[in-house]
Order: sequence, then C-alpha cells, then structure tokens
Amino acid sequence: MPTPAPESTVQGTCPHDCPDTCALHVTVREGRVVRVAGDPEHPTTHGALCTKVSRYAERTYHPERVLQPLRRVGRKGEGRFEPVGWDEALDDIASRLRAIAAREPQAVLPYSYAGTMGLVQGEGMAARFWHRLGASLLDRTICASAGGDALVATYGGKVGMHVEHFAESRLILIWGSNPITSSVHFWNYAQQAKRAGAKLVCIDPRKSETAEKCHQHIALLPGSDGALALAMMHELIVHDRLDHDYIERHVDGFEKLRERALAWTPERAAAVCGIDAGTIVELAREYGGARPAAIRLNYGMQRVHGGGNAVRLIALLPCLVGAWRQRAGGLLLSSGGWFRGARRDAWLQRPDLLEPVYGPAAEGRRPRTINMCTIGDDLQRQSSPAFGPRIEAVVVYNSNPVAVAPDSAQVVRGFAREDLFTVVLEHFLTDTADHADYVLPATTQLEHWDAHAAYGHVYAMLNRPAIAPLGQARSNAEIFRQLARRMGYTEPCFEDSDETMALGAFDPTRVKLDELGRKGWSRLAIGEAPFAHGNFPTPSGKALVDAPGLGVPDFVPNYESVLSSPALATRYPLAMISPPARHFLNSSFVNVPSLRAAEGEPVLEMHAGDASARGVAEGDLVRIFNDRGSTLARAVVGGRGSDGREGRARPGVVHGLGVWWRKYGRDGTNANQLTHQRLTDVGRAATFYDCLVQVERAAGSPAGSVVAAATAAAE
Ligand SMILES: Nc1nc2c(c(=O)[nH]1)N[C@H]1C(S)=C(S)[C@@H](COP(=O)(O)OP(=O)(O)OC[C@H]3O[C@@H](n4cnc5c(=O)[nH]c(N)nc54)[C@H](O)[C@@H]3O)O[C@H]1N2
Ligand SMILES: Nc1nc2c(c(=O)[nH]1)N[C@H]1C(S)=C(S)[C@@H](COP(=O)(O)OP(=O)(O)OC[C@H]3O[C@@H](n4cnc5c(=O)[nH]c(N)nc54)[C@H](O)[C@@H]3O)O[C@H]1N2
Ligand SMILES: [Mo]
Repeated sequence: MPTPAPESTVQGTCPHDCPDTCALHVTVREGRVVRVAGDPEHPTTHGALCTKVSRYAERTYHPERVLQPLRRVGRKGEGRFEPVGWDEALDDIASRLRAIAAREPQAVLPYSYAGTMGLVQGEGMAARFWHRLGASLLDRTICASAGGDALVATYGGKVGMHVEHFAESRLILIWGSNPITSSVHFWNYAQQAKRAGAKLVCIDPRKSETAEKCHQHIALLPGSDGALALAMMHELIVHDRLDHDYIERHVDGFEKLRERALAWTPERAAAVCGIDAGTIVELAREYGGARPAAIRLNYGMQRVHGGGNAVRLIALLPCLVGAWRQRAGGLLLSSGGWFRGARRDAWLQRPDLLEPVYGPAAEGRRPRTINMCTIGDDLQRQSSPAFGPRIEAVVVYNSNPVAVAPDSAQVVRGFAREDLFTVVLEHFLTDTADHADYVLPATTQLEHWDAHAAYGHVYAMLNRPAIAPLGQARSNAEIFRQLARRMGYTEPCFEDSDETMALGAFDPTRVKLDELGRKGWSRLAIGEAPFAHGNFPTPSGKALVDAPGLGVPDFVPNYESVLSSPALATRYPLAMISPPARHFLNSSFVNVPSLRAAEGEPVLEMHAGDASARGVAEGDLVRIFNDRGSTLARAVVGGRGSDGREGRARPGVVHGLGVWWRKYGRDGTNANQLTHQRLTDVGRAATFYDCLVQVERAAGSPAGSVVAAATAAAE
C-alpha cells in the first residue's frame, strides 16, 4: 500500500462576522486543505466549529469560485462577464479612479463590511488606499452601531462580561439572541450553567431554536424591549430590589431614571410588548433575586427604530441590582471595546493620509460620510449642497449590499446605473458582483494572512495562510497595494506585506506577540469582574443614565407597528423580522450546496391563526408584500420539525429567515425587498426588524398538503 501523503496543521482564525471568532486547525495534504476543525486548546472554541465553518473547505474549493479577473459584457445585473488579465483590469480601474479623483475624490465610494473581520483584509490596506485617495468615508452601520453606540453611551465602551463566566451564572436572560444559530460557543457556557441549576430565559418574538431549550420563553413584540426593561425597573424600584450601594457609587443619574421607570407599570408595558403583566412582574422578581444574574444581549433586538434606547435601558439593569459585583453577573453584548488600544488602528488604516487631500484633521476637514444603510437612495442622488457630489464609482469588498442592504428595490436601481463604475472584490458571483464592471478574485481565509480582534471574547487572534491562493486570486490587501502603485502612491506604507501587517496589527505592550505567534491566539489582560467596583470606561468611571447628547433613555416605538402606525397597519398588519438562518452567515454560504440544502428554500414562519385567517396552510407558497415590494416564500406554520411542538411564530409576527441571495429566491428577490432605509435612534443603524407586511397565498400555489409532502420528501 502506498504511504499516505504527510499532513500538516496550520493555525487559523474564522474570519466571519460572529461573536465566537474561533481558532482553527487547518489540515493540509499535498497543498490542499482536507479538514477545517476547531482548535481544542483555544478556550472558547473548545475544539468545535459550527456547521457552516466546518464546511469552509467546501466553500473554498467551490466550482463556482471566481478565480480570474472578469470584465462585464452584459447589462448591469445580468452577470455576464469575460475573463481579463490582472494588468489590464488594474490599469483600467486605476485610470478610471484617477480621472474621477482628479475632479472630485468624494465621488468615489468604498463599500465594505465584515465578509472578513480581518484587520488586514478588512479595513487595512484598503483603508490606507481610500484615505490617500480622499474617497467618501463609509459609516459602517448595517449591523451593530445602534447597540454599540448605546453601550458607549452607558458604559463608555463596547465592553462587558467574559463569555466563559456565563457557565457560573444562576440566571441568564438570553435577550434578542439565538445563540444556537448565531453564537454556538456561548450556548456551550449557557448549557453548563443550566446543568448546574441555572434558569435560562429567552426574550425573543420568535420561538427560536434557543428559546425552545430555555426554561422560559417571553415572546414579546418586535421593538418593545425598551418598554419591558422600563417595567422591570419599575418592579425593582417599587419592591426595593435595588443595590443602593452600587447605584450610589457607580451609577450617574439614577434619580432621573427612577422617575421615568415609575411611569412604566407592568400593565402599561405589557400592552406595548403584547405579553402578560404577570410575566413582567415575575421576571423582575427573579432578576432582582438571583445571584449572579447575567444578560446575553445580541444585536437582534436593536434593529428597530428604538434599538439604541432599548440597549441603553437593558444595559442599566445590571447596574441597578449590582450584578456586576460578581464575575458571572452583568451583561455581554460586545467585547469589542476591550481591544481598543490593543489594535494598532492608526497604523493599519492611516487616517492621517487624508491630510494632504483635505488639510489638517485638527481643522475638522474630512470627506463626507455615506451611511451604508441608505446606499439604495444615495446611489441615486444627484449632486447637491446637502449630499455633495453624485457617486460615480463604488468599490465593494467583503460585502454583498444588493442582497443585504435594506430596501432592495432601491439598492438594485442604484447598482443598475449604467453610468456608475463598479468594482467588486469577491469569492463568488454574488447579486452584487452581477452588477460589477470588474469582478476581482479575492483569496479566502485559507489563502491569506490576517489578524483578528473579537466581539464575543477577549483573545487576539492570528491567521496564517494554509495554502497558496487558488487560480489567480489575490488578497484584498494585495489588490489595493497593486492599485496604489498604479495610482502613483509612493508612501512606504503601500509596500507593507500582508504578513507584516498581520504581525504588526497589535500593540506589543497589550498583546503577547510571542504567544500569538506560537499558539495563534493570546488573551488580553482584563479583570475577571471588571466592573465590580465601577471603573466603567466613562470619564467619571460611573455608568451613565443621562448620556451627553442623548438624554435619559426612554421607550421609542417602531416606525412601523400596529400600535405606532395604526393607519399603515390596516393594510399591513403583520410585523416581519428576518433573523439569521442557521446554515447561512448573512448572505455567505447561501451558494454552498450542502448548506443551502439544509435550509431548503426561503420560508416564512407564521402563527397558525394568522395563516388560517389568510387561507394559508403549511407548505403553501405565500406572497409577502408592502408598499416597497413583495417577495415569495414557503409558509411554515406548525414549526419546521414534526416534533409536535407549536410553531415558532407568535400572533401578529412573521419571520422571513436568512439573507438569501436574490437569485436563489423564487422571483429573484429576498426579504430585503420589504425592509426600509430609516435609521435607529442611536448609532444611525439599519432597522431591518421594524417592518410591517401583509401576507397572502400566492396565486397558483398548489394545495398546501401536496407541497408540504413534496418538501418533506426532499429534506
Ligand atoms: N448562523 C448564523 N450565525 C450568525 C449570523 C448568521 O446570519 N447566521 N449572523 C452573524 C451576525 S452578522 C451577527 S450581527 C450576529 C448576531 O446576530 P443577531 O442578528 O443578533 O442574531 P441572533 O443571535 O440570531 O439574534 C437575533 C434574535 O433576535 C430576535 N429578535 C428580532 N427582533 C427582536 C426584538 O425586537 N426584540 C427581541 N428581544 N428579539 C428580537 C430574533 O427572532 C432572533 O432570534 O450573529 C452572527 N452569527
Ligand atoms: N433582512 C435582513 N438583512 C440583513 C440582516 C438581517 O438580519 N436581516 N443582517 C444584517 C447584518 S447583521 C449584517 S452584519 C449584514 C451583513 O452583510 P455583509 O457584510 O454584506 O455580509 P455577507 O452577506 O456575509 O457578505 C459578505 C461577502 O464578503 C465576501 N468575502 C468574504 N471574505 C472576503 C475576502 O477576504 N475578500 C473579499 N473581497 N470578499 C470576501 C463573501 O464572499 C460575501 O459575499 O447584513 C445585514 N442584512
Ligand atoms: Mo451583523
């Protein structure tokens, strides 16, 4: 028998936009990745990966990977391209960008998000390039800025509990979060706590995979979390379950909060939340009594008009009961702020390169900023004093805006502009790439260097390339390096290699670089119970009720809901949320056959009462619509499994799961055909889950039972 080829293991990091930021062991045989597994030594990864990333090799070697530069031959959006050489593509792109920048650099817009969270392949070399060009700045608000800014307003930073300590909590509120889908390594700790006798409560409109494994599920209406938090405070105050000493020493402005909360009786909040007053009374009693009590908040609950205020209110709860005194008490939404000062952002991104274009930063002269959530409208705007110059070129990397940005009809219109010069750096021909003039083949995490911070733990992470780039793929950093050369940028920073940038991404006084190099990860030095004695990263060290410029937090109703917009609700009475699908990551992995097969097709979960009122049965094709557009999905009424459980939807709320690629949708659309571009109260973020719709049985839909049987057979 021939001896098998030797295998080697390369240390990597999962690049995806997920709190878990796992440490990877990538097994390579004869230059090919044969396995991607979790690092057993890394404490939070604990040797396990989610179903998606354990398929990372399938994604990397996907036959549809874009492996050579492409130039458009069809109409915008058609997705017809011809191969082109790298030199020809880059020469042409550089000359187009140079011509626009010579007239008006702000007419060029980079559009990027967290397709990779890498500090090098994200806003590393790319940011240097855009700063040197003087392009419009992008406000990266599509996911987390409502909650993020709310944490900064309250605690002074995006900081919180260590995820490991949830294992020791006695009560865990899993609030606007579905960790079984979106953060499975946190769930691991929650289960340890559960086995040790802790109570788990899930606060989520949807009976999620997580909700059904908790002791209690509180199915409130979308966007009502602020009211729930205020009523919990009401109860904590009137039954005196407060930690007066902690409040006295470490909370600034409690009296104003007290006054506000006393107006929110459980009955008043119950009407807003669509739940029983008794549930709120009981929740507050338990939260005020359990030690240690922890809250795992996630971004799902802040994608509504009042998302920022809701996070501010919830973030104050652990301060009122002194939960921070113990390491297993407090709250975790993001740990990203712990990396401030540890990541060398100024060196990685070089914002000082704007100065030659705009003058001294001290004088406040900066390019205009475009909010990525309003890209649909902004691509269609003409020049005006308020807006600035019309957008003439957009360069997209690490994002798929045509699928993920709200109000798709407008986004598609914007990207369909024949006079817009569009370059997309991608692995695949996504909905966005279909609109490009040039598609440039990018490397995946297995093929390039990177360094990573995290937002769900406090380990600095390194990623080494396991294999050579496939085909003609180049890393994002290499593509921007090459473009910089062609633009005539001579600053030495454009010569830094990917490896130099990855190894230089962290401050050596804050991260043990030798350990990072040796193990692939290194823990930041942060106290076990960081706020046991206050010490919040605010100027006063206290948690703030009355944040500068924001006032005292309050309940802010949705733009669209039965209570806040009754006239609209007569036509569109159902609240639609569109939370993550388990087998996708935003719109990534939708094209991986095994994962798409697991999701089947776009579905709409509905309550049985709402379904039967519309003549909709399990498995029917339904049309979901509002004034912005419509999309098709398969109705799921009774819960997906045949486990006899109730369905996942509460009355009045429907769930269009996952961000499907439009081209895999039945009619070439996805749930974002229905969402709008209005922004949150704090953080200028997207309000994906603040959306009223109507649902009807789609014309020509075969009888439900037949389709249901066919779907079941296919699964
Ligand atoms: N498998 C998978 N994992 C993911 C992602 C994915 O797409 N798929 N996305 C990643 C990304 S980008 C992020 S930002 C993170 C976190 O992503 P999040 O969007 O926070 O995702 P979830 O943890 O699924 O939590 C969302 C939960 O909030 C609920 N929800 C919706 N509206 C409300 C509301 O008004 N109030 C309350 N209380 N709950 C509400 C939803 O029903 C859902 O169960 O997850 C990451 N992980
Ligand atoms: N309706 C609705 N819409 C949503 C959400 C929702 O819950 N509901 N969630 C929102 C949230 S939380 C987020 S974070 C956004 C996410 O939106 P995006 O940040 O756009 O995330 P993805 O859809 O995963 O697309 C990332 C793209 O980057 C590419 N990519 C990955 N790595 C690299 C690389 O190294 N180089 C290059 N050039 N490309 C790379 C991937 O192939 C993928 O196509 O979507 C938002 N949209
Ligand atoms: Mo996100």
